[in-house]
Amino acid sequence: MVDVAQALDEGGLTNKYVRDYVAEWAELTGADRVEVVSAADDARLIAEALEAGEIQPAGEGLYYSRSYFKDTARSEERTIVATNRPEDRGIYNNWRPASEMKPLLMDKMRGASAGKTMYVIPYLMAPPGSPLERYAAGVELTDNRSVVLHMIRMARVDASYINDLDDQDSFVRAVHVTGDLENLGQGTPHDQRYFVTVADERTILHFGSSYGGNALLGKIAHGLRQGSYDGWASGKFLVEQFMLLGITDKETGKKYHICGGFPSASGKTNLAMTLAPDALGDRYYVEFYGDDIAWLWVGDDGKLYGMNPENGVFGVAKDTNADTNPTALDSIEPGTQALFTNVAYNEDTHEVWWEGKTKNPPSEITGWRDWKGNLISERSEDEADEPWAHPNSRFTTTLANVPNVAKDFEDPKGVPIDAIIFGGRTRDREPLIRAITDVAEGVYDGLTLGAEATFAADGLDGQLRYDPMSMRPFMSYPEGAYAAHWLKIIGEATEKPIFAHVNWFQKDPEDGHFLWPGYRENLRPLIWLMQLKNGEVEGNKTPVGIIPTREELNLDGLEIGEDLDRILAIDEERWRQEMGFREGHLSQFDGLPEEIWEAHRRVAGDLGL
Ligand code: GTP
Ligand code: SPV
Ligand code: MN
Repeated sequence: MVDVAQALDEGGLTNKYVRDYVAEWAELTGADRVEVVSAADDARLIAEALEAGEIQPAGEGLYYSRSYFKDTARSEERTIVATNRPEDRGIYNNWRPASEMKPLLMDKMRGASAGKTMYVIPYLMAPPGSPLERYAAGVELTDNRSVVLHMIRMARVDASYINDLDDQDSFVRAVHVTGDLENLGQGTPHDQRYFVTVADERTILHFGSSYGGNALLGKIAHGLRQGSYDGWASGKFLVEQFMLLGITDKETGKKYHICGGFPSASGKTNLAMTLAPDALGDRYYVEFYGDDIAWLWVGDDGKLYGMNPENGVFGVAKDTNADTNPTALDSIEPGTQALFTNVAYNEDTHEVWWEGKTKNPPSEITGWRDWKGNLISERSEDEADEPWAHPNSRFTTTLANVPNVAKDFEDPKGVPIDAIIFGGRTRDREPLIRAITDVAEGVYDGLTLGAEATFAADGLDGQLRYDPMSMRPFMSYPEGAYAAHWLKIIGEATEKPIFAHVNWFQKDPEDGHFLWPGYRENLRPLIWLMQLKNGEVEGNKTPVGIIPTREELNLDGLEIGEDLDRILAIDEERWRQEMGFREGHLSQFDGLPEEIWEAHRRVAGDLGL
């Protein structure tokens, strides 16, 4: 038997409720050792992980890890929200009764950490002092050291965040047990994995994966699923898969904050990071606040505020290069203590590579291994065209490493929100940008976000589907209530944000090229949106929103011909067809507020339906 009390004493963990929780799970999982960690332990844990071969060196102060090849993305099927209230069942949350899931997970986890250390990770998903701090504390227990290294980068980790909490519901219990990855039947009818958030008990039980979204419980399971449930249950805040950025117009001195949701692997990290300071002749300064999660609330002054609860970036590696996202490359420079997962790795030179890092893969292939660990030099002819890196391979770095991180990124006050945007990979129909000034229509637009799913979830790449507000994989409560909660929170704000739908991914149906250059150029439509909000431009009114004229968009230094005309146009016939699909989509949701249906009928009417 482990002496849990002694381990907790050594780790400075004094909170009685947390101590009881750790003791209970140490016994159930059968871990051999218990160790409390904090961010200050990072260097020692890195050294231990290198020594154990769990990570490899990837340059000075950079590290490489490979997860099991069947464990490289989130699994939506295996992800479940459980509660004690059948009325919490929604369309997307895979609801199950808590009374069924808790015993099942306890069975899976019983004895499953034998021989391993159980790490105790006390964390905070908020800048300290945030008005939402009481929803942000948690304690992840994991038997995986690589998960600890990731959590230290992605969250604020220290016992001081939880020691003074004074009741047993004031922290999220988040238990992660890796399991025997080689024998879990991933993706088969005998799949053993379960990723369960018991939302009304603020308990997260994840079994059977060491991949980020399944294993870093502070991030997706607490930061999104539990957070959004708490935000709804308390009636106080919204929790969304949103990026958050600030744009300062140096000429006028005005600063704007824009947040918004794009489905997984659809451009949030790139948008928040890559709109570099020199963009558009140095007139604008763009600051990074967050790239994956935003918590939004109405402050005492009546304004809508937003904050990023995370402390790091878990970014898609693919296509990250000096042209597309130089800021991201700076954030993973030698010395940043960044981690790379499931990219290609050269065991001789300790370099890493992924598709799109350079135009072609390294010509000297000696020493290179692909994301599965196989030598590139031993590939058969059939395998020659397979990617070296997994499409969902990622880099992990802290916010402080991001060159354009906002000076006030840790200010607990948060930032006032001027605009909320939605977007995704939509190959046709959706123009570059369409602005929406009515709140109900903006919420309706988020709820009807349709885009291609990506490799960030297993087995879904390329599938066209609705992904409301980009929350489909993270939705924890019913969609009708979700819409009502949105209308309530935004309704309480005295200054309403402007909404917009953006699309960087419209393609030429003939040759498949992207009609818009994307990446750093995405600042241009956002500037237009702010000008529209200020009444400096008018745009063209269409049934689905206001679209910029070619003249209104700042096109300095950009060569774009008729492709731009195509993405500034509305194909009304195609939109009329879309309205029928939307009707079917929204009809699934019980209790959808009448304002949302009214918005739908207004748009349909304007399209002549
Ligand atoms: P998650 O972390 O999974 O939630 O994803 P994300 O929304 O932060 O996606 P990210 O910005 O990491 O982008 C995912 C992929 O989309 C990367 O391969 C990018 O290179 C690509 N991408 C991002 N922005 C653009 C763009 O403006 N145009 C094009 N063509 N590709 C883009
Ligand atoms: C996503 O899949 O949307 C991510 C990465 O942001 S993960 O943390 O794996 O969920
Ligand atoms: Mn995400």
